[in-house]
Amino acid sequence: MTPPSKGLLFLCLLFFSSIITLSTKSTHHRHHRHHQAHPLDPLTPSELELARAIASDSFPGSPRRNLTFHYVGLDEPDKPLLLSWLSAPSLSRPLPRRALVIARADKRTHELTIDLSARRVDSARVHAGHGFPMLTFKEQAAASSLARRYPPFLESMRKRGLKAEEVTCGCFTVGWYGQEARKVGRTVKVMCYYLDGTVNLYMRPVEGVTVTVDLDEMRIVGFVDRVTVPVPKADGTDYSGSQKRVGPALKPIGVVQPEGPSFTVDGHMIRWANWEFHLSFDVRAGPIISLASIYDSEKQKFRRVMYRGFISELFVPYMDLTEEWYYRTFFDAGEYGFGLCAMQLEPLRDCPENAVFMDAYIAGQDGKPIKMSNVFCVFERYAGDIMWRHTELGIPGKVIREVRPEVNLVVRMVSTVGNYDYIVDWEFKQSGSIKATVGLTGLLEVRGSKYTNNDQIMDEEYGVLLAENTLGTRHDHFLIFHLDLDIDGDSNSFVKSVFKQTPVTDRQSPRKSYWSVVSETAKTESNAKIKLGSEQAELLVVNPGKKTNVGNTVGYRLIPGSITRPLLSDDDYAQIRGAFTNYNMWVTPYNKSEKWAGGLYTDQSHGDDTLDTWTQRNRGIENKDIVLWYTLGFHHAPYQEDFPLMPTLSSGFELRPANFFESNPVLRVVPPKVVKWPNCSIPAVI
Ligand SMILES: *[C@@H]1O[C@H](CO)[C@@H](O)[C@H](O)[C@H]1NC(C)=O
Ligand SMILES: *[C@@H]1O[C@H](CO)[C@@H](O)[C@H](O)[C@H]1NC(C)=O
Ligand SMILES: [Cu+2]
Repeated sequence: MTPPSKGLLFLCLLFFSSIITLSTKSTHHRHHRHHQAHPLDPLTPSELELARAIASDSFPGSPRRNLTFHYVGLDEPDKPLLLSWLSAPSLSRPLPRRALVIARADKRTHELTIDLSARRVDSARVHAGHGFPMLTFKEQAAASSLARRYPPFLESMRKRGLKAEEVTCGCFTVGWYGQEARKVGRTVKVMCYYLDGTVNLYMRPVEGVTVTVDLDEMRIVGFVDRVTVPVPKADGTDYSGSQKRVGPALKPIGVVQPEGPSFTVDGHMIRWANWEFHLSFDVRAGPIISLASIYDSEKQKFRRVMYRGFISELFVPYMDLTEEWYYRTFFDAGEYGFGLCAMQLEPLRDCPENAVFMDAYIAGQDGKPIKMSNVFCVFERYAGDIMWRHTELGIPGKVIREVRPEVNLVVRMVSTVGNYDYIVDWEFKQSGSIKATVGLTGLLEVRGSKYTNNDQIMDEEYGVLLAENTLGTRHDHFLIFHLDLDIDGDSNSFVKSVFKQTPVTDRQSPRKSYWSVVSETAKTESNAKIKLGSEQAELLVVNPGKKTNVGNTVGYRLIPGSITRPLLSDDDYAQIRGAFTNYNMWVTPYNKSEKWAGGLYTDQSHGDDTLDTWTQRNRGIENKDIVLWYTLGFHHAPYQEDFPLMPTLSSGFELRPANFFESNPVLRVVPPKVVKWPNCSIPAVI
């Protein structure tokens, strides 16, 4: 999952250089439409440039030369201001555009908010607490190449009989294990891999050699060559296209929309069927869905569902205690940038032929804008599923058959954080559901070992032997979603509906039991911390001020796709930093600054700025503007099928209307017209 190795750097750098030349290629039906800027739009290239110029000017003298940009993104308008603007956008004056810049200069982290409209720094402070900002690609590349030119390192490679030019390295964040930050500095460990006959470097770790690099000084501060174990062989590791394919080929297949897609893209606003929402890109979070509203044909108006939804953090701790592995407890958003690692999506492979692609812009380490082509694709998913159906045979002399096919709208991004590929889909259904799915694929992180057969393993080796000399290390993936739901407005409550077995004791019925539902409204944050699986319950966000015609409270429920919980002890340093995984669900009152569940400065954080610490204030959450947080977890115990590259493993959640509509909102939905194929007849229905 994580370590961007040179593989990553290599890919990403390649990617960056290729976008300059390829930016116009390979985009199907791109919508060119004049649009009015939206206050939630990500920073444009000229705004990024302006933020860079204003930030640079605010650092007088020499440190300016060494100013590096680690985060540049939209500092979005305060929620009340934005909502009032949205109520009459054409009458209101445009909202001021602001940027948040996190930069390093003089070995210090500087946090600036910049008013781009007024062209001035609004606030500037030096971060005094623990933790460091996200790593840039450039410094990771520099640290890796330092290691590969270091004479003791080259000697270690020679000793192992490895050709230096086939060695490739990556940077691993070091976590925090109780030491004082001052002693450690802003360091990373550089670990290396061997190519020589494969592109699958991750299956060929050069185990036992660790180079420690201070990123601020960009110099090597530690070197250890501890153990020598065989580098796993290249055979059977390759996955690239040139490999021979086996098995029967499938016949041609595709999705055809002869009249084009049914959605429109207007700047960053996407409208499809009964939905509209804003899609933004953030270098840390990746996709941000905002202002998702659904049209209620009965009430003849759009109704608000989700103000903002995004992946706040990913925590990937490894369960290997050996010297080269114990610290591998990565935060893929806060340390590596989930958006920064977004890959250019490949038409017809990453996304179907009816997809529309969107680009994004980020600031490079020097603050200059960089275009990332095709980071999102948006498409209608028509996969042969049934939206609803019924066949009625109970009416004499008649057969009633009604079926509606399901067509959904998907927004996709793929983030390749070093070895792992995460496929993130936000899916909108006409029935009112929003589904988020995360697929894990790509390459495992494996440890080289002397073993060639399971029979030889007597000790704890923290993993599974997947191939000769190759141990697949056990680890977790925890993704936490920030879900600022605004169900029909922003005064919402969190309700737990507990399913209880109820005994029948009064002999009124031959039955001895049934189940009933007891609903509890959470008053404070501590009432809303939930470990799933301990009781059978449904979890809802409701608007206590809104009722249906028959008197039910309007709401949405979150249906979790995973109930995984951490298995580290509470006092484990990694768990203190990743404490947002302590519960599957949390609810907080809305607070613009509480975005990053693992803290704003995650690299080497001490766990003092997490969802867990925020909620210790135990604030009131009843009938307020609240944010729901859901932790999606995977315990990943590798199996041999995950070698040399793992088939996608998916999970997610569904937000589903719960007494939000008066009745089934898709009863009268108009199904898409059937595509007429030449020389082809639809099989007769018997
Ligand atoms: C800037 O970086 C260079 C090389 O990394 C270093 O030698 C120099 O001391 C740095 N200057 C400041 C002011 O930090
Ligand atoms: C918002 O959250 C931050 C971080 O938890 C906290 O310092 C601040 O006091 C909060 N603001 C309000 C208005 O509660
Ligand atoms: Cu995994």
